[in-house]
Amino acid sequence: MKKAIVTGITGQDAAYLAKLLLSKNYKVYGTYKKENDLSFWRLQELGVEDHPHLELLEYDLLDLDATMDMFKSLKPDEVYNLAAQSHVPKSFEAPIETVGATGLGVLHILEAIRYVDTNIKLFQASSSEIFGKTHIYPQTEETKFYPRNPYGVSKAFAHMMSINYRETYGIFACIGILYNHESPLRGEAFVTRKITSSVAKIKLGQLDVLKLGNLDAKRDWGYAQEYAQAMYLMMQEEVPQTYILATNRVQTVRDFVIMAFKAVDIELEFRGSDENEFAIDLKTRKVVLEVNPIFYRPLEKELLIGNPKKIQERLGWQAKTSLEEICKIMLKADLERCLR
Ligand code: G4F
Repeated sequence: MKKAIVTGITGQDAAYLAKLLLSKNYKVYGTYKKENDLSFWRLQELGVEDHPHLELLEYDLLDLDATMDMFKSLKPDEVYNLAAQSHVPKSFEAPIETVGATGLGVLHILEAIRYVDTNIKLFQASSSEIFGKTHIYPQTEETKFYPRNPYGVSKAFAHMMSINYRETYGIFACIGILYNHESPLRGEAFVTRKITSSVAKIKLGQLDVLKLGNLDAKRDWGYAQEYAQAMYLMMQEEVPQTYILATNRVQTVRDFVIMAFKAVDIELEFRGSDENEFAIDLKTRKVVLEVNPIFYRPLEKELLIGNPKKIQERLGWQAKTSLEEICKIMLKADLERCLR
């Protein structure tokens, strides 16, 4: 039985990945950091929380000794590093915490692999945020980095460190440059889930108005479950690679808002502009959406869209689910949650 450590097990991607690895008969060690709001609801929703081959371990990836001890005792074949402080606005508020969890953490893992066993394979979750202020569209694995927030800077550090250990010590460190990827397991701090959970509440009369920031922000949004499959495929290769994981589609927050309201039979009419923009429900004439500048981001003008050609050609991986389908899946789950 192969053994995998998945860091950040309380997160969206780790939940899907854990389920996938368990279905492939892995023993999975899911690690989490002790926090006040600790919850395993994602593993519960996927029905794997009590799986006999899943063990949950408290672990702080900023503790190098703990990392070494864990690798020595568990002897993993594969480590998937999905732990991070992944919320971009929070990275401006808490840059030091972000650099620790998102940047330095991977160096501890790489050091532990170097000292304990260089045969342990690592998947490092990198991010489109490393490209930040780019003028190349779509971005490829060769596009120059210019991160524009502490989260992106931390991911760029982790990315380059992984390549450095790959080249210097021959460690199998593969890297997925992940663009936005959504699902019903997405946290509500992220825009798609904020929209679907609010729209579900508005439909059921539990909320009046959805308040958002920049409606014209563009993103390359894929389906998280498919991205977890790509991570697994990358780890089965002989030689570690870096791949863009993206859809090569670009849509706006406004597109997603329209899709979400449409999925519950609410047609919108937008009025006003910029920070005074709002939208009404055409049937009831009630305001259901308002722009609020408190959700605007500093330094957000660039377009991040990824070219997944390399992974498509080498591993046959392709993002398949349209954003409309993703939105419907998320809304269905949120409507069910509201009715529970
Ligand atoms: O959903 P978001 O918060 O995701 P963001 O910042 O693009 O980051 C996500 O994707 C990255 C790439 O994969 C990851 F590296 C990162 O960890 C995270 O998973 O925001 C998406 C867009 C932004 O342009 C933001 O300005 O939505 C816009 N937006 C508009 N109103 C809002 C809101 N975002 C949030 N979170 N909340 C709003 O009210």
